[in-house]
Amino acid sequence: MTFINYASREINCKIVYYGPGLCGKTTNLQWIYEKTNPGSKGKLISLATETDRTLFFDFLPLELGTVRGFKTRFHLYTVPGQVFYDASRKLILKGVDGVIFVADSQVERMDANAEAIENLAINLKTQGYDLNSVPYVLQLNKRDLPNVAPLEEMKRLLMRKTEPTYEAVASKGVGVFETLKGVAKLVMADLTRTT
Ligand SMILES: Nc1nc2c(ncn2[C@@H]2O[C@H](COP(=O)(O)OP(=O)(O)OP(=O)(O)O)[C@@H](O)[C@H]2O)c(=O)[nH]1
Ligand SMILES: [Mg+2]
Repeated sequence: MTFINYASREINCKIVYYGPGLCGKTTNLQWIYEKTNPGSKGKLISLATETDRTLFFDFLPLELGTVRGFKTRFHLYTVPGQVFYDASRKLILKGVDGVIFVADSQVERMDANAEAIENLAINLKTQGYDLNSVPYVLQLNKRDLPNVAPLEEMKRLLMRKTEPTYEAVASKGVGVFETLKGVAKLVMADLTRTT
């Protein structure tokens, strides 16, 4: 549910990074934070455990310029990937405008990826959304590791529709902005269609 304020000419969009534990969601946000100039970003807020696992969420507000005279703000969130934080994941999906699913390319994480996408579909539904229609992109992360599954196999296993997919090495910034731009484009297209 995009928030458009006609009085102040602002558009606010909520983007959620979803995916299994340790797939690299927080790393995506950290890269974006480090590489964005100070005037365009707010504080990166992370609520994490002592071992840097996301406890509730990370949050980063970004200003992405002006679209047809409206100042456009993207609010980026990550969910905690660990299975037992499901209540938090549900809550964070409230009011979402676009979803990035971050998959871990390591062979041994394929079951966890599939399970997390299923969990995303279910949690979206409880919030009144449908994975089939929500702006959605798939990031295949950790492509630098030696034990990765072939791209085609991952796409066969994880793609839900004709969503754009991006290869990434989030820890080196590879594919991070491409993925964000991909979902931003879908969100803006959705906005023009529905308003
Ligand atoms: N080799 C490699 N390591 C990565 C990559 N992306 C992230 N990592 C590492 O993977 C670990 C977990 O990354 P996080 O970003 O904390 O994972 P997360 O998805 O936020 O995990 P939760 O908060 O528990 O859900 C960190 O040590 C990262 O540095 C990548 O592309 N390649
Ligand atoms: Mg995290």
